[in-house]
Amino acid sequence: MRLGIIGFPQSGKTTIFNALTRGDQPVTMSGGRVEIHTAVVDVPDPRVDRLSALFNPQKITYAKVTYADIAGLEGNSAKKGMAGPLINQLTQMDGLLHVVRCFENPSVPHSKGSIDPIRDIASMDAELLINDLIAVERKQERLAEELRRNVKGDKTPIEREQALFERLKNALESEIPLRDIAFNDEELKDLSGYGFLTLKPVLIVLNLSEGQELPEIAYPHQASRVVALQGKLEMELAQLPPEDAETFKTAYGLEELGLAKVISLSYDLLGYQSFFTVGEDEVRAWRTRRGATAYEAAGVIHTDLQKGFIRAEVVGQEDLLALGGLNQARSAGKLRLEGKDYVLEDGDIMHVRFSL
Ligand SMILES: Nc1nc2c(ncn2[C@@H]2O[C@H](COP(=O)(O)OP(=O)(O)OP(=O)(O)O)[C@@H](O)[C@H]2O)c(=O)[nH]1
Ligand SMILES: [Mg+2]
Repeated sequence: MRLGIIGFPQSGKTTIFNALTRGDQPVTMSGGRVEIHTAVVDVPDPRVDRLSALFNPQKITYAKVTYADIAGLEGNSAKKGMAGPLINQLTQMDGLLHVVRCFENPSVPHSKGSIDPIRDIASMDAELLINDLIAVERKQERLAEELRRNVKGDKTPIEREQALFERLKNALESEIPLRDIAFNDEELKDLSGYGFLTLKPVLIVLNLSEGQELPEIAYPHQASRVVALQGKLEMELAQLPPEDAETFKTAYGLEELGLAKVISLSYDLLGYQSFFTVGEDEVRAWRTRRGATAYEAAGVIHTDLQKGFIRAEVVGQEDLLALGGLNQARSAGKLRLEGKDYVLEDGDIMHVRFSL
């Protein structure tokens, strides 16, 4: 799972990247240059901690997420579109994290001269829209050319694609992001290779100063969420040793670190959930899409488990913790045998029986 952190210059992207990854990238002006830092971090998950306390495993493995701090979006590519390397990076992301500046800081001037989160959200959306529109129009030209050259062959598949891309163009021209359009599964599959930016789920991160009041922001779009963080404070907390961070969290009245909040929101936004494998050797979190079957989930662990799938032994996380172990769960009838089509619930513990 790769999340791209985007935002206008000096909005706090690197600050929030550091907070999320406990990193220490310098927060210096990237000055509009295309500049990308990435880091892979563990998804904090109290369920993993609780299971680990029960099994005391040799190894504990959390789910992973990759963050990319992507500088270089200036909001003035309206006519020509973004630079190639920038689009290249953005199209590879599973979701976008749009950092919106709300903090006042006279020593850090805003490139547009004033602090206005609603304006910035709208201009970023416009920026992403225009790039998708350019990509769609290019594709339409190619399709028209294919149709011209295809004198004898079957024209239907090309015409079907043309109809789809016409729909995309109409939406984008009406300033509707593609994630607001209802596509069927087949269309989504056709579109998946293009990496359209407005089709990606987006988490808007309002970057507040310490103690700043939350601005009222409505963002009524599909696959979108808004979350507020005190970026600078979060970064400073993330850079402290964990014991000290606890003390400060209490002092500032922060219940949950922004890190955990952002990650769980993005997990949710991207339609993912976790299941776990447990044992004395390893307690491990795995990521699947919501609604995944036991068969699909087996394939996430290993292709052999999927190929040789016989049955899955499944127990809910609460049951396992309450009963105190797999044997106890089995005696209590809570360890169920499920087939290939069983739909996993978030937090299930699964053991796959297989034979090759
Ligand atoms: N007061 C305050 N200052 C902040 C906050 N977040 C970032 N800053 C300051 O704003 C400046 C820019 O922060 P960065 O995190 O480098 O912003 P950026 O979006 O990565 O900037 P570019 O990469 O140059 O586009 C730095 O001087 C930060 O210390 C915040 O929440 N409050
Ligand atoms: Mg930066």
